[in-house]
Amino acid sequence: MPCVLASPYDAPMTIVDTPATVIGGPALPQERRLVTPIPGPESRKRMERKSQAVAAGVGATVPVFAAAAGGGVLVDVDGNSLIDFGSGIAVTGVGNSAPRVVEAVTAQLAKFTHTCFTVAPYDSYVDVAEALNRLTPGDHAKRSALFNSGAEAVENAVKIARHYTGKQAVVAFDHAYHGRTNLTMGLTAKNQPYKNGFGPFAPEIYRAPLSYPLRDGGLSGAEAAKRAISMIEKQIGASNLAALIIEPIQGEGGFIVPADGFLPALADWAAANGVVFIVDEVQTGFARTGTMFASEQFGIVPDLIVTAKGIAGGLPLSAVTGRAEIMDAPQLGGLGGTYGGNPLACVAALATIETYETENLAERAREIGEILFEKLGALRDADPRVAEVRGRGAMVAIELVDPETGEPDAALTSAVAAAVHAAGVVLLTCGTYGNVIRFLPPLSIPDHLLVEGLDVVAEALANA
Ligand code: PLZ
Repeated sequence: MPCVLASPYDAPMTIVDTPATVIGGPALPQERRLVTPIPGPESRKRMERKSQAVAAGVGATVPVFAAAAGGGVLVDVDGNSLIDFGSGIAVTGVGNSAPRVVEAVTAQLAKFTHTCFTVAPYDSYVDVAEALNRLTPGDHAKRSALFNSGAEAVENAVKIARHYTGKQAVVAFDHAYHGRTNLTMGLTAKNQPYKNGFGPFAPEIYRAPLSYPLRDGGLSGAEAAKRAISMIEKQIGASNLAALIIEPIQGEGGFIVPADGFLPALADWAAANGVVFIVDEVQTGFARTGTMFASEQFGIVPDLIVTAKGIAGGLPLSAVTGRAEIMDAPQLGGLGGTYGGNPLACVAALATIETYETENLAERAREIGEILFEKLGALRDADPRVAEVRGRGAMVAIELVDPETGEPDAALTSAVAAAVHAAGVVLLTCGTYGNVIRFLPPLSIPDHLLVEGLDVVAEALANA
């Protein structure tokens, strides 16, 4: 029975009973609806306020202010309903304000909001640790520690690996993204906008070449691994190396899927040489790629796995999970933080994990992937500017190039993204060369919105 509630914007918000009530949160009409140009007058006003109050370095991809979001839409303060292809950068896998998350957080809010786990522990933190130990790849004994952001968890993984090995050097890869804190800026590859002017960076960080099938002349996974390992052995030496850190599919770097065999060869080399193999699944984790973790699809078992983003339905939480003997190496009190594993975030994570599992969202991610590959594959076949469609599950991208030269076309990419935003779709770009359009819809998006949003992208590309 449809009903009408007071809404955060002028037009009344119709609440309809759709599957978005199971996952994906407030049952907003699942439609693309433009009632003003994008941005509308209310968003324009707020953008002006933002520029007077918020530091200029804090950007905004789409020029609209959010009022509500759920299922596969984001509703702005002017009452426009945009199709969401970003999930807040791969965070709201279960949808925005997912019902189980709302219920769990609301109940916890009334009990206690904070004790600091390292002052007075509580069950939900331990429950999350147990869930992560159960769900992450490998059946060895594991431990977890919880933090707030992806970058903070990456830093802790490096701390733990250094402590365990007694070694200092860390290898990250070309096109890597691991965060914006000092250590993680050093691990991140791309200068603009992440590192420019923010040095000096932490010492003992080295960069190895990746497997990037479109751009490394068809090197096999084994050959690309051999190239990286040879560089590591010649320039650093395993006896100095604490850890390798890698994203199984690089996220900000361009949704780069390494050639088969690349990741297992690195993992084997690390295991044989006393080097901790850290896999950063901050963006790929939690059903996003069609399995709970992308590592499963590449046949690797991380020594330490870093998770965040999709873990808690939008609440800030991150984790390092790994081999018990490595995780237990740092001294008592060596790991912690005021807010790490906050009780609201922990109950949100438990509700989120339950949603992934009971609603089988990994399978839903694979279905979304089939639609993405079918529609984007047709685009690639018809348009030589689309050099490649790649990804796994609901983490898929197209790389745009100048068809004459094969050179990355960043200008075309931004023009397409701007046109798509204006047409009412939240769309993100990425890539070292700024020429990749990425698709990261919430797993709660209905098929018709997915198809409609992809048609908007196809039209924008045709007109660009
Ligand atoms: N590792 C693989 O993708 C975050 C960053 C967006 P935090 N990616 C989105 C931006 O512009 O800041 C990310 C990631 C991988 C680590 C991180 C860092 O996670 O939660 O943003 O710190």
